[in-house]
Amino acid sequence: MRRSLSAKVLDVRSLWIRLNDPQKDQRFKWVDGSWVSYTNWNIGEPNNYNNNGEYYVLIRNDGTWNDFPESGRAPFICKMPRRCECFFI
Ligand SMILES: [Ca+2]
Ligand SMILES: [Ca+2]
Repeated sequence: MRRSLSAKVLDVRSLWIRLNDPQKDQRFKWVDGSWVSYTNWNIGEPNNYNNNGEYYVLIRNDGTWNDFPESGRAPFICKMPRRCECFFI
């Protein structure tokens, strides 16, 4: 069974999903450089609201996505290899 992810799972309003618009042309890439193939934009998104440099993508607590400016702050989520060594400083 596939579980869906939304910010609601973690009890936050939104999360940066490490998806960006690096060339500032509304084409989105994951931080590993791969192009996005599946999207779940909220109605009207990505809207680059007020031409405010919305180059980062957040997942909202309803599971839909919103492009967001770098001046905003949000927690983030990332995928890690199954086996990894983690160091906390
Ligand atoms: Ca944008
Ligand atoms: Ca937006």
